[in-house]
Amino acid sequence: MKLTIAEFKQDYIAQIKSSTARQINETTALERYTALGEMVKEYIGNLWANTNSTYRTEQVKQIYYFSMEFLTGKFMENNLNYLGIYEIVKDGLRSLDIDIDDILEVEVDQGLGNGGLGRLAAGFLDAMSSISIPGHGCGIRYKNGLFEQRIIDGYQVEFPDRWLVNNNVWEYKRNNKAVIVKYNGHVETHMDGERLKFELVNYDAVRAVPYDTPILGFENNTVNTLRLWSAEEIDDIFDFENFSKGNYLSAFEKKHSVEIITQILYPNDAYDEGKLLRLKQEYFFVSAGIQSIFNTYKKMNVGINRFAEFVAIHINDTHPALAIPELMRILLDEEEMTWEEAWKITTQCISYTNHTIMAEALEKWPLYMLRDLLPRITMIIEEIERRFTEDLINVYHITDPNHLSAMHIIYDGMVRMAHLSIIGSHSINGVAKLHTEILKNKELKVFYDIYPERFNNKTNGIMHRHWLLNANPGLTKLIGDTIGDGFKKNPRVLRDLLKYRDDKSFLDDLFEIKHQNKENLAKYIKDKQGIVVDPYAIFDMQAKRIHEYKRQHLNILHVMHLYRQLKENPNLDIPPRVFVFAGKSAPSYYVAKQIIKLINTVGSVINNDKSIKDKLKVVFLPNYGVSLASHMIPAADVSEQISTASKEASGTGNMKFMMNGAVTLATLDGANVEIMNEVGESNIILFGLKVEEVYDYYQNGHYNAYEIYNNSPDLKAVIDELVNGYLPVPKDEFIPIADRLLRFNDEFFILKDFESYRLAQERIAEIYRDKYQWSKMSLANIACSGAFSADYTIERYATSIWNVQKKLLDFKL
Ligand code: KOT
Repeated sequence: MKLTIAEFKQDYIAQIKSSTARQINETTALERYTALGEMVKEYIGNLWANTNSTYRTEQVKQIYYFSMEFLTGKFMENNLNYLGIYEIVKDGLRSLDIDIDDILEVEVDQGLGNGGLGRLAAGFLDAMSSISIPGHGCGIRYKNGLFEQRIIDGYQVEFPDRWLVNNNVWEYKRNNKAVIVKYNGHVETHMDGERLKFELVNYDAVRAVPYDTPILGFENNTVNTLRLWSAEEIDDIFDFENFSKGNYLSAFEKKHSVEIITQILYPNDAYDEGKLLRLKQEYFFVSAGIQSIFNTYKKMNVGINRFAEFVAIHINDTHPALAIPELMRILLDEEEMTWEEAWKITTQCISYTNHTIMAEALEKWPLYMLRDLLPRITMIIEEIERRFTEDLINVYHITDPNHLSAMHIIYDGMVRMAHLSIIGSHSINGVAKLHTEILKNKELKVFYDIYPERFNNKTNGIMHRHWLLNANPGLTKLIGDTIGDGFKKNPRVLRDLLKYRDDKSFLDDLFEIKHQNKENLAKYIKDKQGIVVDPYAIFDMQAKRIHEYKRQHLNILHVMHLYRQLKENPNLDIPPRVFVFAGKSAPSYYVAKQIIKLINTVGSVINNDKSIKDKLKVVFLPNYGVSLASHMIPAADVSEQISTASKEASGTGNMKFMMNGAVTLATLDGANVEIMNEVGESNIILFGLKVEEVYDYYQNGHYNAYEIYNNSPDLKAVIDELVNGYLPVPKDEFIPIADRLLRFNDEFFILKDFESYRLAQERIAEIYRDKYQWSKMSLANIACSGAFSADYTIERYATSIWNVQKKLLDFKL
């Protein structure tokens, strides 16, 4: 948009006065931030109104992305950049004696997600807007986002994330768009002429109120909507009768029992806890979202039969899978369609992404629980199941009872949400090529056999503009000065950087930028943790949720091994290294929490040991989230992507590190395989078991952890140190970890992969000695990372799953 510094200053001073009733020099950083937010929101508002009215009047097909999680992080910097006014605002503020960074700093992360899945959803919204796809998000406005992690005495301790305390400038509450969600009760049937009608009676009603946040596209006038639902009591008042009788607490009971639905985000990543409240959450936003889609659709006046021509609904994992029976319910019970018509529309509208094959993450609900909470929805699921089984037998001629059991939606008293999602949609996609192959050939093979045309791959992508423009301004400037700014809209042009592979002065610049980022992070580590790290050391990072399959313990065991070597030979000639860890554990995941304690305990010993001459440091940075990631990732030399092959569906942190010039240390898992194909084998460090070997071990049962332990003295030494070593903890502290590795036979092959990991780390140390060789590898990674932009991922979803067209918008601000 067009804005001069003078115009900005005038608007801003006026805004400050009207929103704070103070002179500018008397305001706090928060007030300055809020005033700027209000202004930016107004600029965006014009574009937003234009986008919405164009979609409506031109009757374009729209896609609704349903997700339990949207991990959007901060908005201000991005919005300023996307409007093209960041520099103007920065300069305008400076002339008022205000540092823009102080303002950006006070914004709190919108952390309504656990990790990759939620961040992906946020990135997809950004990409849809930025490539002009009419697409919106639908989710839950949790009052508390993912908990704040603090480390106390080496342990993770969780604190509530009250992200709304200072109000959220970006959202609009839309009372007039509220809808009712119905739970419990029972279904009565009666004949209405020829038609059997179903009616839910004696239900509990909850009011779902939407809060809309504008999602701005990059310099293209598009503003889509993220609609998050909040639960309120129907009249949003307490029970007067009880209150006037003096029963003050019970007067608020009902209100609380309703509001609790959107109170917290479940803090589990890739794990299904199976709680009733979670089921309530899932139905809550799905029902509200679909009702509101109908309300919008009806305004277009094109007839209900054409619904699938104008609406696509995507479910991010199975968490919103109730969208299938809910859409059926509305089409059957309210629109009075036949089952066949309703089913056709439903399957045409819905598409599903699978994000994990971990058995413990697959959602299953007890049938009785579902029937109690959602009686009509359960009837519909049972009918879907009945017709599906009929098809299996009559159309696909499957009669073997084991084969049938493997495919049922309802089995053993449980409702399998993945099966419902596959049966009720026209597209099922995995999130990286390898993952999709595993779905087709192994985990979901029985379904692939009958529905081959439904399965497809959509490799994940990241918000490349965030990870470059916001997180790494130094690198962004160097890229812009070298190959121009085209990469912002078309990140594949980053490949033009490959021309500079042998240009020493360019490699020097690249090295210098990385070094500056490392200096900044070193200062942050010193300020926050009191640990001094050498910015010339190799910064080796593992930042992601803590999980056994992600194998942070493989990493720390190797650190313990390096420490042993240094203790034996303090003059060992190795480049100094800083191992940085960050990530949250699910609060109830005991072993993962012990891994955090282990990292911190090992760190406390190593960091205080003068004898190793600062050659090794271990840092655990608490409260990993979008903001911390934006600080850390630009400073990484090595990106640890070391999951057990087959377990990490894709990974997206791997792509962010790569884009910022880190070299990946990887197993051939998830999107690491595609990263290897983009950069070439000489620019990635590989190690470890392959998928087939992992499956072989699981199937033939020949894995023997004790045998490996007894035959590898280096490995035995560090595992022994877990239980009777130098660590300043009670002797039994880490027995649970050691037990998983030995007594329970090492489900994730830490022992088997240890030696090859150690050798890979040795290769890294070797290569790092040669500054130019390293910088060349780093450059190759940056140059080849453009393929992993979410813009391209969304392009592929739009054409091959959703069948939605771009809508270019013209508007002069
Ligand atoms: C499952 C249940 C609850 C919450 C989260 C999950 C979940 C998260 N399942 N898979 N993921 C991750 O999704 C990312 C985005 O596709 C992948 O990159 C990552 O490999 C998955 O573990």
